Amino acid sequence: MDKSTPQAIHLKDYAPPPYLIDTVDLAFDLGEDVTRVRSRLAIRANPDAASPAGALVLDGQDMRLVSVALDGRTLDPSEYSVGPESLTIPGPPEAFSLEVVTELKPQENTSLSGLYRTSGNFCTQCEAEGFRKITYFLDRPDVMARYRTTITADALKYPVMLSNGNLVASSKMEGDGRHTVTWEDPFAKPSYLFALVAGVLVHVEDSYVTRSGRTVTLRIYVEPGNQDKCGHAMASLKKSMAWDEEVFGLEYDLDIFMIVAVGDFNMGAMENKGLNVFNTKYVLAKPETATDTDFLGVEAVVAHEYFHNWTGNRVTCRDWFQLSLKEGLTVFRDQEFSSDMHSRPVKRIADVQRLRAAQFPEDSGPMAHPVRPDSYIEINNFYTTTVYEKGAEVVRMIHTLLGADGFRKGMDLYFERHDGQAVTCDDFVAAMEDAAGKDLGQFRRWYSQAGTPELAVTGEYDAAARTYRLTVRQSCPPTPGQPTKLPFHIPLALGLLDPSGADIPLRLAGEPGPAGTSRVLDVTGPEQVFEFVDVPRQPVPSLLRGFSAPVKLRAPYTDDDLTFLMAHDGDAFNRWEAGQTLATRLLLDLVADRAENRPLELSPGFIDAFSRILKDPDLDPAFAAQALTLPSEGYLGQQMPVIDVDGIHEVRTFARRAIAGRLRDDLLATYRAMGGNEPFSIDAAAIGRRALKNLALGYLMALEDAEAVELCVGQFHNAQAMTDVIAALGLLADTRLPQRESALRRFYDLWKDEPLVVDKWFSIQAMSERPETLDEVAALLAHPAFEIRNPNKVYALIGGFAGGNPVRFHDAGGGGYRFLADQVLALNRLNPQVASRMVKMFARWRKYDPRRQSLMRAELERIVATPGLSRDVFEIASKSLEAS
Ligand code: B3K
Ligand code: ZN
Repeated sequence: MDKSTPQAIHLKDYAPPPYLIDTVDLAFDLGEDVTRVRSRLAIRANPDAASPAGALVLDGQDMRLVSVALDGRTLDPSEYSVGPESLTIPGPPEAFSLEVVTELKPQENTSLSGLYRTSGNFCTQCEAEGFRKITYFLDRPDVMARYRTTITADALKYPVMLSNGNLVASSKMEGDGRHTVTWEDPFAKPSYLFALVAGVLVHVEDSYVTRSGRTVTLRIYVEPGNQDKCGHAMASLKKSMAWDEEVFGLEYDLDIFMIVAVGDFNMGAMENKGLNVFNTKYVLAKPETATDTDFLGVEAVVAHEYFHNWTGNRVTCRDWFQLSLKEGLTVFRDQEFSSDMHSRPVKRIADVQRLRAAQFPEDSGPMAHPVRPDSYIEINNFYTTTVYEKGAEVVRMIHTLLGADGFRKGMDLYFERHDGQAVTCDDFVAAMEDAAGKDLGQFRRWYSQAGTPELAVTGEYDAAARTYRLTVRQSCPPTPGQPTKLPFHIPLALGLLDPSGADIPLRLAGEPGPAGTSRVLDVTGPEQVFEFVDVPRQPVPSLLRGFSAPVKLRAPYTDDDLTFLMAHDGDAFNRWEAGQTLATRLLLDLVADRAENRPLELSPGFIDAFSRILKDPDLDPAFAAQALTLPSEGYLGQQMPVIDVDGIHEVRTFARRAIAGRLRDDLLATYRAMGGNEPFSIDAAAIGRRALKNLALGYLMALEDAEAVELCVGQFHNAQAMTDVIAALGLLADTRLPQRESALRRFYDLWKDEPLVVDKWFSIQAMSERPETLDEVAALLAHPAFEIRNPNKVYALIGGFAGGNPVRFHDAGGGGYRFLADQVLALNRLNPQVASRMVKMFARWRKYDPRRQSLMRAELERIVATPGLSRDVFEIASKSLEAS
């Protein structure tokens, strides 16, 4: 905790490290009370440093320094100085060895960063700056060293002791009941990829033979009793390994790959070299306990962390401003992997929904920052959806501009040039440019300019000349610190539909003949005109196919155009998009009607379009489920200058009832058709059928008639798969039915010993639209299964309420706001990273009406005025309050 006002760190101040560390030899003596760490470093002055090396300043915090020795000689305390976050040795030799001994108390570490305890085991998390809580070090990613790690601990309490690389030595129990192991990682790595795990763990094992014929041992370590939930993670790992070889020619490089699942973890998982540490949420899955969303999450996160081995570990980031170098690229890779494993359009829709739900608001709020930020106060606050998801969109645009082959050549060149190095986003773009021979100069602005660009497109058909002129204008709203923007290079993928719904062959003026029916236009100027020739009839343009750029599209479509595109667009993403655009328009009109006390009525044409989707036997059920889902309350709110929380909730509820009322029989038929009794399977088709079935049940429950309730209660009691149980329970939780309480009780009784399932129980209650939800959530804080030190519990209950229940969190009384601020302050002391994630829910306070604004602002002011605020919370809360 900082007493003074925390200071920002700037990209423009980057300088290479004055010293390099070639090898790190660590010895951990793990104890119940004190853990002792002996670190031996081979250090030398950096020949590429800007200025003479001077004093050696090592990072370190929250430890007790025991001793320092230089080239074997123990230093007198007068020969070094220790600050709250550093150890300084003035004027060391050009090259030397340094031995530092520190003592830690991992059992008191509630931040879950550095070395900490979880379920009695030891575990580390070093990204971004946790290694400095273990030992004094140059804790920055451009210092890459080879690590050797020895661990000694009680053999009964910690039978399993793991670190990065290969096991090179182990000694049996000594007379004192302790044992020792030594691990060696042959690959140089930054300190943030260091990991250690020790405790009572069991593992499931498999193996994988790489393309070049090496056998790799694969192990997933879990707490005893969870072995039966590792199959999906293991299968996902093997698929990821095969996919990376096939698509990018990248093989795994050690003899063993380990995953450890722990219950207390701040985020999803961590890609430590050879020893990934995972939140149990992204490992443990079996049909009885995990939903389809969980299964897909496990697959995607296992893949993501595995892919980091090349994009992140072998080639890492020079500094933390370059975080998207590894994260944006690795998210892109995991998205592509999941697309190949399942349905590409369905995956694309889910990814775009996520981008719009989280990244677009971030990009237009007080925390807006470029994909490569210019400054930060606390780097852990920048593991954002902008760095991750928008970063992935930026990589995807490069892929679109270069084509799959060009992109692959760029990746090959990137690894050829930079394997073993710590590099920048610019290095990545340069490799892409050089390999494909395409100028990405202007494109680089995607890394430096924040904000979501807007693309306004209009079309003009000239029947006599048979030409169709598209005028494209781009603009980008100001963001903090960036009042004006230069034009972006935007790949605009499009097609033109003729009146029958078929794609017209595309020929731009000046081209010798038509080529293809889908094109990527290079939009680079503030305003550009593209003229298509040989266009026989007035077309309907299908714009931004596949969401080819992370922008907001404005096009003057009529309702009929949208209905037409919904039915005919050859691009599945745009078929979905047309429906969403139409639904958004209609629902916002209804919100306005409600505000003006006009009667609400949902357009019959829209309901007919829904009916056609529902009855189309050729449609992929997964796609149909997405197409039949109305835009979320959050998304609708984003489209309004002042978010009308209650109006949106009421109108969306009204629309769901209107659709259900009109299409009741079709919904029932769909429910029954998708319900089949086939054995559980996790393939895309089965997931799609469950999604459509539960969507139908959701609409039917909007009517809450006897038949719907019976189906819902029956499904809750009889379903085998958690997906179906949770769908039913979530619907019951919104009602005042007598079955609600008994279902919630029964669910808890059944699953009280499965923490991940209990999390679902918390979040379902937190997201209930009933007016008493806040009181119930507050009461649940005292439930024996709730534990504020466990991030998953916080995300489920507090996060579920503040982030997943707009109508209750934003209750005009302000109780929700007070509740969240209280929790932020409680968490601030225990776990700043989790606290900071929670305080972000206030960031968009300026989007609400004056009354809610002042209530939220008061809570933010209360937080900022609290003494002992962590850098994490201070940065978010204070930036949220800054003038917009
Ligand atoms: N690299 C980690 C995230 C670390 C977050 C540190 N606060 C997981 C991932 O993106 O794969
Ligand atoms: Zn990552």
